[in-house]
Amino acid sequence: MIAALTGLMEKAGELMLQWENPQVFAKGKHADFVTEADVAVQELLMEQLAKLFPGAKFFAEEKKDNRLTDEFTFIIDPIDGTTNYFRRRECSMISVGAVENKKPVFGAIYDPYRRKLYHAEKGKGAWCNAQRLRVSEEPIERALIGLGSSPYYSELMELTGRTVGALMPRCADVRRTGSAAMELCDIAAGRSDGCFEWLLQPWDYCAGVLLVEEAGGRCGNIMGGEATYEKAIPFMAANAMIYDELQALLQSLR
Ligand code: LIP
Repeated sequence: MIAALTGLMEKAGELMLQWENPQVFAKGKHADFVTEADVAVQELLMEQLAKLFPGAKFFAEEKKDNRLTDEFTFIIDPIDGTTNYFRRRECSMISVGAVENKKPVFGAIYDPYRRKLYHAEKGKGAWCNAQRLRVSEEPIERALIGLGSSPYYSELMELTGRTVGALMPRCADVRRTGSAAMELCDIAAGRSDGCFEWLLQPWDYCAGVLLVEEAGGRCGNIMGGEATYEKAIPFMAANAMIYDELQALLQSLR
């Protein structure tokens, strides 16, 4: 599957990087923006994927009527890290996941700034270009934990702040990239060891979940169970060493 998609992901990356100063639009919630590039990249991906995979369904960030069925469905974030993108922070990823019977079967995350394609197919390992990925084995006291700040949800800001306060004495440090997809690539590559976000959309994590799991890590709902894809959930991911410990800490704060 990745052979069919590599060219398209690179083309979408070239399109994304065409804008110096893209038009930015407020979507309504606090700090929730979309640019003309998000829309253009999503249109390209959906148009080309429909040709490559006739009958495939789509569930995407800038699409209005998202409804997930058991059918083979692409779950797309055209530019994950939109604010980073229009602020030219060079930390935004194109994220294309695919689910069947609502379970991940494929994931591809492209970093157009570094020309790195992270990809995984169920049972076939996790890769960055041609390099195999493995999560770390760092214990929690040496762990770098990715902070998803859920900036769109003002009702979660106090909880997020308390979470950082509770984490800092227990781990080495936190990191905030501004892209959930980047957090998950970092975990799969062993560059960090866990991440959380008290409310995250399926398009932010769908591709990254399979990448982390195929690299030997774990992902799921902070409150218990596997990640699901119909709507936003409290999301976490970590290496296999610290997942349960991190989940218990997070649950104690709710
Ligand atoms: C972003 C995520 C980030 C989260 C933001 C936003 P977007 O995705 O990658 O982790 O904190 O709220 O959801 O909206 O830029 O595609």
